[in-house]
Amino acid sequence: MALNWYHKGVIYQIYPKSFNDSTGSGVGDINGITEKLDYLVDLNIDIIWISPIFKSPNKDNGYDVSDYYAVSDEYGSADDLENLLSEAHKRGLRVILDLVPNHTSTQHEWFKAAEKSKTNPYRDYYIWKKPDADGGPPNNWKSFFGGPAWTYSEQTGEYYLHLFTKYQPDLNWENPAVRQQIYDVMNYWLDRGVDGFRIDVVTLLSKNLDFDDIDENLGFRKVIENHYANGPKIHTFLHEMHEKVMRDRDAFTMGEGVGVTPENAPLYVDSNRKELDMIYHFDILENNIVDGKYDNVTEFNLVNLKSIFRKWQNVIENNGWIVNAFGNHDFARMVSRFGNDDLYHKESAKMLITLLSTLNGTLNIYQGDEIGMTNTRLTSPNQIDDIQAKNFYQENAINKKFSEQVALDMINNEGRDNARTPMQWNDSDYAGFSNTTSWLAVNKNYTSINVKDQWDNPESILYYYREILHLRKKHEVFYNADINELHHNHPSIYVYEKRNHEEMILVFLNFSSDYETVDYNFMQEYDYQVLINNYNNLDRNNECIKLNPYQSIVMQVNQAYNL
Ligand code: TEU
Repeated sequence: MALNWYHKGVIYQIYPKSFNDSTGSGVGDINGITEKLDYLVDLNIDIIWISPIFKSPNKDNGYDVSDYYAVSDEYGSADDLENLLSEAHKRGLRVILDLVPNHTSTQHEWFKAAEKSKTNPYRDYYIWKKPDADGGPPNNWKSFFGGPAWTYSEQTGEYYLHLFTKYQPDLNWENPAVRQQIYDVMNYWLDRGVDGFRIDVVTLLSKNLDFDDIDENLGFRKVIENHYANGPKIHTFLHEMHEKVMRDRDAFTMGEGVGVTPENAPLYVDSNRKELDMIYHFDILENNIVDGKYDNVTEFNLVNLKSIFRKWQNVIENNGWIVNAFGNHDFARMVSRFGNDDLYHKESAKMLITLLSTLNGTLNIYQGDEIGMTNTRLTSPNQIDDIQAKNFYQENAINKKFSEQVALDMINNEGRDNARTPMQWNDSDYAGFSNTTSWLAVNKNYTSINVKDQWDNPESILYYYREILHLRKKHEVFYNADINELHHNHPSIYVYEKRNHEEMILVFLNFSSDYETVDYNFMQEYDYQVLINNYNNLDRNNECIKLNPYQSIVMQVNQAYNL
């Protein structure tokens, strides 16, 4: 497949509320992002994805939009956004916005009108059903964030569907007027210079219209995969979106692939089908989450992770494109989940970005991961901000499935607030994020983990990110090449060779806190040079290589050796 700028580029996700506060409100904003563009250029980022900045009552931090055409006051103005776009473009950066087309806020004018009467022209913008025989919800569907997926509306005596919170009613994509509204929104922002969209839960747009009950014993992951996502008309809708919006534009769509599998992903992203440009899949992020957040979280398992990457490779081989990420605003911090945020903080953070940077697909970095930001620790339920975690805590406090302390521990380990604490720019008060108390408490470790400290320090995580992203830009083999993986079943070592028509690299990663020895007799055969190494030493002989805890090494094999 011919690669475009958006396949090659590195995407950096900004959670605007927590990135940089330029006004002293305690909340990040658009001008705050503009102030940091040079930082992002120096980091070797190509594309910025900004989580929602549209008008919203913020029940789910912007993922509940009340006006798709208006920038939220707390983030600034339309002029600020225009300025951000032009400053970004001047620097060669592209900007994509987060589009939330599956649901609106209950405060959106469409919903306010729809709620009033059954005959209102906007009624059919949403999904309404009569109560069942005993007055309860029309079926047993559960919301992603706990509780039923239906809420009763007094005004007309019917229930509306909401796969997320009750403040986020699902739009009815069967209605052509709804689809056109969303296409109009997309065209509006693209005409203003936006370079594309990350599309929120795009896989949920087409609903299974039978609305049958779902087997209570089916785990939530399967519920999503089989019932909520991948509905009967999803590909018709996405192709239509492509034709009506994206077709002739130098812009791209990245679909949030909730419920997408390596088997059905090509239907979304095979470039011949003209639907989405790439899919952001969840198998990495959920690799140890057996069945929905908080339930059955297992130990991290490298053999499983490797098999996930092998399976997704299939999508790329079938004319599609994927996005790889270890973290976003919905998950705990990557170094805390997959690395060791204590003894081997630096080493493991560097090793993880080495893996991500050398995987085929687009690399997606979440703000703060480049300095190794870690999970935070709440000591009381009053400190919870995220609505998903609040609902979880509430439900479990009621039914006592877990003790309050266990519920809080689970939230500390897995909760979304971990990723949402303000960006740690320096060690001054409020971490340089703001000059006042921020909307969500700054992680206490900001005095030791921050951008300023790491910027000029060649040993730092940030320095390493800059280096490896620079290498990735120079070597296409990092993100688009054949892979030959060795030692598939090794529980702590990940080793692979990658080659394309002009280059070959070798990648060695140690996922453990132990020294590990890998058999590899390449030293006799190959002439190589080390491109990057997160330690200063390379311990090897002709047969094997001995890796330090969390060591990562990328080597380039000299071309003379006949690829
Ligand atoms: O997330 C969709 C989604 O599936 C998440 O709910 C995810 O499964 C969960 O957070 C993992 O615990 C998107 C947005 O990224 C999220 O922030 C929104 O809350 C959600 O959609 C609703 O718009």
